[in-house]
Formats: sequence, C-alpha cells, structure tokens
Amino acid sequence: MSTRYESAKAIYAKLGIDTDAVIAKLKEIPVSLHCWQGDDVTGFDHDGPLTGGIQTTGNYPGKARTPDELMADIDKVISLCPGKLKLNLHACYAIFEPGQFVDRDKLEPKHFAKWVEFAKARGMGIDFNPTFFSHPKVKDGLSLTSPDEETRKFWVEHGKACIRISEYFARETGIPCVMNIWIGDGFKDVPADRMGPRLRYKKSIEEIIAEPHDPKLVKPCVESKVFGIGVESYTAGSAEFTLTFAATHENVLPLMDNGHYHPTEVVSDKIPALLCYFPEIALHITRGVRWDSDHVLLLDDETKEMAKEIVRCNALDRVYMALDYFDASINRISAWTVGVRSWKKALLAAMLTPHEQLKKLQDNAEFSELMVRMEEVKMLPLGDVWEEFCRQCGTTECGWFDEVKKYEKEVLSKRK
Ligand code: RNT
Ligand code: ZN
Repeated sequence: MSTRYESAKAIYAKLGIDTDAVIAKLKEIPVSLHCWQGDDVTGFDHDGPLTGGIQTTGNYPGKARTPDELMADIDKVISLCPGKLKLNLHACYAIFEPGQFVDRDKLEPKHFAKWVEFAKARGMGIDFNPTFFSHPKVKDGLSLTSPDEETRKFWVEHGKACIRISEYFARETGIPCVMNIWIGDGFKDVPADRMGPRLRYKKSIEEIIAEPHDPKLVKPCVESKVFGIGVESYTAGSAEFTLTFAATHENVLPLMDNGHYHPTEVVSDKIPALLCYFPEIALHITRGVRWDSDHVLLLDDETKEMAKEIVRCNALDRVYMALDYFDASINRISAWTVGVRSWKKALLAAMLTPHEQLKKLQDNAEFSELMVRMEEVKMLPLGDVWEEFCRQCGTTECGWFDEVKKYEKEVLSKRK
C-alpha cells in the first residue's frame, strides 16, 4: 500500500466512503470485451467487406487473421487490464474445421467450442451477438425485415441458432449470456413504407425469442440505432421500435449504444429512465465523435456520467456493460486496453462519489451548495485509488504501453 493511497483513503473516509470496499467491489464488476476490435469486425466466416451501415477506418498493421491470433491478442489485453472481463463474441467468429464452412442459419454450439474452452480457462462468461450483416444473404440491405420471405426466414433461423449457442455458453461457463440483436436494415433515401419493415422485424424477433431457452441463462436484447452509413434516412430498429419491443415482450432487455442517438441526446439520462421500468438493461459503451464513429472509449464527461447513473441508481447488478468500438487506425491492443481502463475508471469515479449527500442537497433544493460540492468531488484523489486498484490487480496506470510496444514488435509486426 502506498502513502498516496493511505492519504486518499483518509480523504474519502471523511466523506463516508470506504475505498478498500470500493476497490474490492470494482474487482468483481465484469466488463464485456468486444472481440471485434481485434480484427476490424471481420470475423472468420466470410471474405467480404464489413456491411450493415458500420465502418472501420484505418489500416494499422497487425490485425488478427485467425482465431489463434485473436485469442493471443485478447490474452494480451487481459494481462493489461485490471479486474474482471467477460468475452463478447459475434456469430461471424465461429471456428470451423479446416476446409469446412457452415452457413449462419446452421451454426451450432460446437462451432464455438474453442471459444468456450478459452473463456472457461480464464474464468470468463461469454456474451453473444447474431451477425446480421457482412453476408451475401443480406438482400438489398435487409435481413430480418426483408420482404423476401426466404431471406427473412434465413435470418430468423440464424437468430434461433444463436439463442441455442447462447444457452450453451451460459451452461458451460455458469454465467448468463447476454444475446444482443442488432440489424443494420434501413434505407438510404426516403422510404415509401416505414411500418412494413418494422412489422416484419417485430415478427422476426418474436420468432427468434420463441426458440426455447432459459431466461435466467439467456438474456435477449434489442439494440436501437438512429442511422448508419448508407441508411441515413431510415433504420427499422429505431429507438422507439426497440424500446417498445423490449417493454412489451417478457425477458427482453433494451440495449442502448451511446453512439446511436442524436448527438445532443445522452444515454446517461436514459439509464435512470429505463431503470424505472426494466429489471435489467444492457449497454454498448462507445465514443461517438460527431456521429456513431465508434472511437475508442476515453474517460470523458459523458462516460463518467453514464457510470455515475448506474452507481447512484444502485444498479450495478441490473446493467450489463459491454464495450463496442472499432478503431483500425491505431494499435488494436492499445485501443482495447484504453477503453476497458476508461470504463473501469469511470465506475471507480462514480463509486467514490458521496451520492447520498448530494441527493439530499438536491431534495432540499440547496442548489448552490450542490454545485459547489459536485465541483469539489472532481478534485478528489481518484488517481491514487485507481493506482491502488491496479496494484492489487497486478498492473499499474503507467507502464503498460511498453508491453504493447513489445508485443507489437515481437508479434503484431510479423503479421504481413
Ligand atoms: C452497430 C452496432 C452494433 C455493432 C456490433 C459489431 O452500430 O453498434 O452493436 O457495433 O454488433
Ligand atoms: Zn453497438
């Protein structure tokens, strides 16, 4: 224990905050690590481009090309990140035998056995995402909303296969699997029919979740989005659509990705709104720059505000937290690590805030003092507690980038 930590501990104790207890709690909060940062959302089941209205930009050398490379990279990230992680997989990361190919509607648990082995060996749970994009059967940009029944059915079958795989993940790891449904379906220009695709989407999700599963093990979510590249005028899975779907279907969670709203809307304000109604909600945590650009998460104001809402709503066990960004312009190990650390720092900052005292000031309409106290909190020695958390987890705040550079030199730079 450092003297810096000793001094910080005393300062927080005066505010009624037990830093030792906070550190112990932070260690146990799992953050779901998106496998797709490692290979620019490519996956292993296709050679085509990334579609669905999302895009990676940049061609920094060293992206993972095989399951072994991706796993090695994730291991590197795990070694650099303090605290618990969960693994977040997409269906396109299925691992086939050499020469084998299985289409998405026919995927089986066995195609993810290697990932289960990987997760179990590291004590991690697994979250899952059906991949409704980057595939030739997305017809005219549409999957679950397609007016072509054969196409729609194919994607429904994919969703059902993913429910079965999600349950397999949960049973194998002993940790519930959050299964997130996101589709990029939409139109570039003014649509002639906005309701038709949404009614088909509704029917499709209903067919998918009708696949038998234990709601304690599989947590289906629906993720909304305001627009995507090439689908600027309309997306079927809008905020109103997905939120209402989750609200009207038992055991379906709403998933908010904070890159998926108009730029002045904030998910921090939406978290407590949803928590008034839903027993559990899910998040994709990202950083949009001017639009849903999926930049690496940093410890910025809105990130801190989102964490603050989860903590002060006492909802750490009601919110599934996953990272979702993809930067191909910088070292991918570094991108992953910065994002994980940023979210954990935001949680720590939130847990080191005297929320009860601040709430009381608000309820007593003592707004002058509230403003002053909130500003004081910003100057508290958060960094010293973070350093102690890192130390207890076998790492430090500064120094890990040298490891990244070494790994780049020894491993990533050889991937030509
Ligand atoms: C896209 C959504 C979605 C994807 C992942 C890869 O805008 O955020 O969650 O990022 O499924
Ligand atoms: Zn997302």
